[in-house]
Amino acid sequence: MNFPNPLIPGFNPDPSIVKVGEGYYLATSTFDYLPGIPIYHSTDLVNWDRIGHVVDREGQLDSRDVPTLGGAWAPTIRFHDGLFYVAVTDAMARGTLVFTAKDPAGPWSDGLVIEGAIGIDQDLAWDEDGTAYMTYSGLDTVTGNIGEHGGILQVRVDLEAGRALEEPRSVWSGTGLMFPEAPHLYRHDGYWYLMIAEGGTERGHSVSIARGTSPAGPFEGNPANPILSARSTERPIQNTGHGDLVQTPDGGWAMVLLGMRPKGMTRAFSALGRETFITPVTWEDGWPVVEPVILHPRTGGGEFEDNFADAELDGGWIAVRRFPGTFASAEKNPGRLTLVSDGTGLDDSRPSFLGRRQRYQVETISALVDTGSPEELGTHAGTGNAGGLAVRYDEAHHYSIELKGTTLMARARISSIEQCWTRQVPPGPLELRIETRQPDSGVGFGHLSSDTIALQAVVDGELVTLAELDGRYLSAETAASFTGRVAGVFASSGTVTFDWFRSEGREPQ
Ligand code: 6LW
Repeated sequence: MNFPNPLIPGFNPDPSIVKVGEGYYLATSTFDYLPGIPIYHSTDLVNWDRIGHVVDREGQLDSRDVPTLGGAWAPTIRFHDGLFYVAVTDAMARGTLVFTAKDPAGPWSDGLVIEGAIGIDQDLAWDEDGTAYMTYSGLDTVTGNIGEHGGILQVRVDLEAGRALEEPRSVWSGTGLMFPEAPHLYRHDGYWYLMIAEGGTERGHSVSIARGTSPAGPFEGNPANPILSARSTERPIQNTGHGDLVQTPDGGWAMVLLGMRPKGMTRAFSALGRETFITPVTWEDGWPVVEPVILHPRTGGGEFEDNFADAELDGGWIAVRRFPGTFASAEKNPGRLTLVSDGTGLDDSRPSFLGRRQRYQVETISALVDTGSPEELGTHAGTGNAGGLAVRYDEAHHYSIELKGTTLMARARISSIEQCWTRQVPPGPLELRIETRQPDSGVGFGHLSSDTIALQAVVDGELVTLAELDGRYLSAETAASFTGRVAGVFASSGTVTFDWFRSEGREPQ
């Protein structure tokens, strides 16, 4: 089959997939963003719709105070006996969880804590007798002590009582590369296959596989391991790993996996973070043979427009450590979005920021922001309301453009370094824009960058650029991030409204 790649663009790492009847269901990691763990659905493995989220209400994860990098790590989605299962780590929070649902669109259960299976990347598989096996990576995210990586571990689990039925057993842990993780266990043609990732999620990322006759092992490694890696190659899609196998509609096989698209002369910076890709698989002599991942972007790009005319917010909006509904509301007639800031801004851990995954390498977002009527505005700071557009990796890495009264301010925050640019504008609503384009050699060391980000506003009918910034500081590599670029609207003070929001993207030629 000829697949588009990225398959699901933007921040969508650690994909796991299950085929039930004619339907495909795919889940990805969301870390500290809520709603968490989107479920994407497809019938052809090519076109995908987001049909819901596993985590759509308080209490399912303990996200409020998770550190950056914490939260929903690496879900595994499976189907057994009429029920969908998602096993996931709520890292640095609730720990190992299993969610269930009759309908993958939701609602999902509250999440059962599984005692005695401490680690990450929990997989679920059942043998012929219905015994459940949880196979996982022995990385303790509670202590964060990655020096004590326990390799790939396995326990039989009681999924009703929420506990391991035995002490963790060590199973096959790969070829000796760093961080054996992302295990998935499959039964195929008389063997049990244990597929894992190793080499770490950076450029050394790889997929290796072993097989045995029992789900508990012992497992014998494939002499051809690793069966997938882009390490030390010039391939445009790097970091390929963390795969899950699935049968294609035509009876063949494919692997979904995460990858990155590093850019710049030294191919060092990936603006969008870890995305979901797919590649064909064939079976030879009882082992899967995986094709290198080919870049094949969808043609035509994509547009999104929200006039906020529906009281229910579009499911593509995400927020940090809080649900969008805690600070954002849409109202009909005329459709508009209201954001309320509790005094926290983009530098804080729970900003009033409502964002969407950046999906294209060339993308412009725009919105009409209103911080108060002209009559309300005093001569200086006006109403005190402030808000605008932002693009972020985390609370220490973001660029923004914001209106407060008649002051327009562009701001860049990169770790402990901050810079602002301001100018005065006439009172009233203002159209703001953030334009992401391919690296511009005129901006800093553009040829080394992932992209250029321009912070702009339409003032008196003219597009004004307050700052043009080097995009590499908002990349997965610079932020040492597991997430990706998320761009959207925010309020940093008081109450701010937005009449509309648009994004328009395409892949560079
Ligand atoms: C995930 C691990 C990994 O748990 O990164 O790339 C971790 N793989 O398997 C966070 O996504």
